Amino acid sequence: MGKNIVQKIVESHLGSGVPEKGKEIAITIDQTLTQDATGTMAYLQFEALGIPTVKTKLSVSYVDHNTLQASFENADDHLFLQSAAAKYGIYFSRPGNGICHQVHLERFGVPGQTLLGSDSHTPTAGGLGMMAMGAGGLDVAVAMGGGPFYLSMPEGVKIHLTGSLPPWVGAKDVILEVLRRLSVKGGVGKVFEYGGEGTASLTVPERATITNMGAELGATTSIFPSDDVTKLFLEAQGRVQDWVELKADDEAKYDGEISIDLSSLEPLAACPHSPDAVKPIRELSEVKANQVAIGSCTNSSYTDLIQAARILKGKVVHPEVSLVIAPGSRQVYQMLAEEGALADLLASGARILESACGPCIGMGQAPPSGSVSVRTFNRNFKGRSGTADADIYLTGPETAAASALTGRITDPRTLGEFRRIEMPTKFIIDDRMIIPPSENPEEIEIIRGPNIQQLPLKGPMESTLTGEVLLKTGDNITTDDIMPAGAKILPLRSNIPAIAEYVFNGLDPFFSRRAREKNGGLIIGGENYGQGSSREHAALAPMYLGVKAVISKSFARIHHTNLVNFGILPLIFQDSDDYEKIQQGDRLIIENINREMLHQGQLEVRNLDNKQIYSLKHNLSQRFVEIILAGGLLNYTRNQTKKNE
Ligand code: MIC
Ligand code: SF4
Repeated sequence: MGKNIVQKIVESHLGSGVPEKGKEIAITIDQTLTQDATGTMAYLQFEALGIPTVKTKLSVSYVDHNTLQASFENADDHLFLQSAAAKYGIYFSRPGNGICHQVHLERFGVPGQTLLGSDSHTPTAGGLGMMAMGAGGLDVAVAMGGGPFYLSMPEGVKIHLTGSLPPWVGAKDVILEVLRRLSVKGGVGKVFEYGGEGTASLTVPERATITNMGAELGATTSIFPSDDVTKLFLEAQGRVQDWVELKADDEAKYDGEISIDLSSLEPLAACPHSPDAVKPIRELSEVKANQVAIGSCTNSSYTDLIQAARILKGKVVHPEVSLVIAPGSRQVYQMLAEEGALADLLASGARILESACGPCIGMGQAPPSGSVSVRTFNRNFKGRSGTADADIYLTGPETAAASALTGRITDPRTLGEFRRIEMPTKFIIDDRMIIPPSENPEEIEIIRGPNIQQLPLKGPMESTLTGEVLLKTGDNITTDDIMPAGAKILPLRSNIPAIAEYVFNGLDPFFSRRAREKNGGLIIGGENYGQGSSREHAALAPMYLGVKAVISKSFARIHHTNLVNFGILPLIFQDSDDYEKIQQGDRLIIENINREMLHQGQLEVRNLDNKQIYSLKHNLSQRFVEIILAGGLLNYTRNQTKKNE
């Protein structure tokens, strides 16, 4: 029988399980990546596993999120990460070298291999034909230690591309079209495999924009074939030896198929406050733009920024617009400088930032109150920009640059003649900001400034879970809602007691205090609870506050695993109407929790206030049940190691 790309990669990496839709499988991980905001926890957890050196083919530690350094915290983290990388056999990409996903695509990604990253946009490397997935830091730590990654075998959906993009329409519009059709939960449990004759017209950086934002569909990952286009990219990166051909067999089977005629697309935007609130740009011409931001792991490649520079060249930004630009990597930055495009951007009035995540995660450049910001990023959740009442529109760089000139959301097709930017045949290659691991690891001392705090741990699962409903949320709650980021909170990522003060801060500033006063409790969620990022702090900090279970209509993949990894029981309403019957403040009790009951998968929760009983289920594999019983993955892994000794 013919195989698709994902089936081929899974088959060649299968550790255990049967790769049938929905069944749990374990796959070996070739490469890992971490970024600083999740990396400090990942390395503390790696240390706790007690393994002297990573066992992957390649592991890279990037610093790209926490680079504002308003106080000592970020710099403490950087030193910790650099010393941990040197000691444990990990490459260290220094602050300023670029955003993890862009740099990984340029310098490290290998078609046909597996990549696990402690960041939800790790699927960016799917643009190169890697099976690349986001996960919590603890899963990445285990993978660094040589453990497999467990996932439920996703459904394979083919996205069949035909035609080629019209002038002024870009890769961002392709993924926005997919989001428009499928919504932010349309990809849960799925992997999107791109194919069809239209794929040949897209360069690797364009493909990477598409696979990057597949994260917003809730997908396990997205992937393109590795073909001649991939080979050209790797050649231009001086890494042609990493190329292998990878394509689906002619008779490959998929669980679903979607067709997109690239020639029929037009410039699109995701409107506030969700990446799937997609509209054509032509319908938004009345919207005044106060800020334009170009950058992020979605749209800050060389071609994206050259396109923006060409649009802005010889002109000046609108007097009421602040334009900020963050190139995705030092390679991109240097090329812009050498080709004069940086001078054009500066002359146009752009405010050029360092090569990092920056405004995408609210690290500076918060827009004014009640304003509109047009961004080439991937997420526009309310408040993520740092300004609670700002409206964020997500677009491609063409629309962003055009809007910076006019002060309104502007259809780039009004700009006149279009010249496609060709991908260079040779990129500037200079890896001196990537430090290889030490050859004498025993001599390396790990540097722990005051921002690096101990990892809190939980004991085994109690047999009765009881407590108040501390919060009842709506649908599509994001990890930004649960554990906000931004310039004030992000620097506390290595200090759980400190960051726990801010759990649900944007939705309910009293949450943390209430959770402490009530000695923990439960949370009620709607559909797709925990969508968005991979930050395990969205489980770790609630666990620290005593949250014992989350009962919701459904969960997003990475967050669901993070809850299990930190011993919080994720439960699902059998009948979603029961959601309506529970109120914040109700006292709930789940009794007699034991191995048999969890393995059966049926539980009941009693509402002590209105005396109702609700049936619950879970979709935990046998292994997940054991992890929950142990009180989390770290305890479980230690118990397993002891057993094997
Ligand atoms: C994000 O885009 O939300 C982040 C910040 O990159 C997160 C990781 C984190 O919270 O550190 C992600 O996407 O996983
Ligand atoms: Fe960084 Fe934004 Fe990409 Fe997250 S989405 S990795 S914050 S650039």
